[in-house]
Amino acid sequence: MNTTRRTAIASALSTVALGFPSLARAQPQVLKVATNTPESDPLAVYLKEAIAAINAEAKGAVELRLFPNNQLGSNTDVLSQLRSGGVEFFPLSPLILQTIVPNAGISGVGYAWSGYDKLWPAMDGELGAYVRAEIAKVGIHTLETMWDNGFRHITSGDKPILQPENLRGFKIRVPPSPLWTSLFQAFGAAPASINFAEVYTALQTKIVDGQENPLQLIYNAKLYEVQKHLSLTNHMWDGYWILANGRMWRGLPEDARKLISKHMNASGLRQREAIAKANESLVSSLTQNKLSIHKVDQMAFRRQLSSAGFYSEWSKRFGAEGWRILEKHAGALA
Ligand code: X2X
Repeated sequence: MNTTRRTAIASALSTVALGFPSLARAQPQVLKVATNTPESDPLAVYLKEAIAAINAEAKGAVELRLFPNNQLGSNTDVLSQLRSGGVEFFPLSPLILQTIVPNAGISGVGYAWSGYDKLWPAMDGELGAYVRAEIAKVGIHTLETMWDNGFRHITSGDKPILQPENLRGFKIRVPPSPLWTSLFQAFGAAPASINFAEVYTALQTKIVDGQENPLQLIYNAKLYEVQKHLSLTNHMWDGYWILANGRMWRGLPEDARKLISKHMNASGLRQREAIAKANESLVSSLTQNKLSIHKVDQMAFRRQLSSAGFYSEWSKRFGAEGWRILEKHAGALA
């Protein structure tokens, strides 16, 4: 969107009083919300819930519309569109944001979190506030509540990954992000940065031998159709920040900002619960879909990261302030 059009929209919106439909424009400006996940994934399901609640309460003053399943482009494309104003809202992995906000990915350090008990208080508290302030420096607004994606596990085609040594030379798809690439390099693997939009095909055509994702996404994106093994490595956690184009956000009337934040944050909490609940039955659903499930010694994987210098490298790259906040919540990492 060009600047003239954006300014026109912002000023049109700011003259609209929420709750007074008579003042609303006949054709409300549609604010696009893009996601990379399929419609069945809890991210899209709960975004739909939030959007319905926002639109109902906004009474035409604003209208959000969801474009799931990479309809507006792959993650890196949509991130550019978010920055230029072509897309207004975009939930994104903070690690993928690292390409423009290097410290945004700090919550994704390998084996930092043993479970959700320490993670959510950190992301809802000091660590989340630190990351959102880093993101604000590039002009992107971040809603307060982080949504879940999950603890990640490795899937593979021909051979199962049972111990860290099995990753040597293993061609694995990772999302485009320096931390992800570095983590798998520390295992001696050959990571390839591929957007989620191309993962199914990359596995099917064997451009890569494997990938890693949380259980619910392996299930909802039907990756079991093109993979044989699932190794419960639990090697890192990742979630989504709901990002908003900064100029658009500042141009919205305060009532609209409050309304959007209220419903997005509330649906985010429900999305977290939905994922926690789904996790109870996902291993058995995936087994029924013919994935062989392997329990592995997760500590052996963590030791490999340590001895390869992964933690010492990233404590330097993230810097003293970020690392201190991370360790305060996650415990000592080195
Ligand atoms: O790209 C992925 O693997 C995904 C969908 O999990 C993320 O958004 C990081």
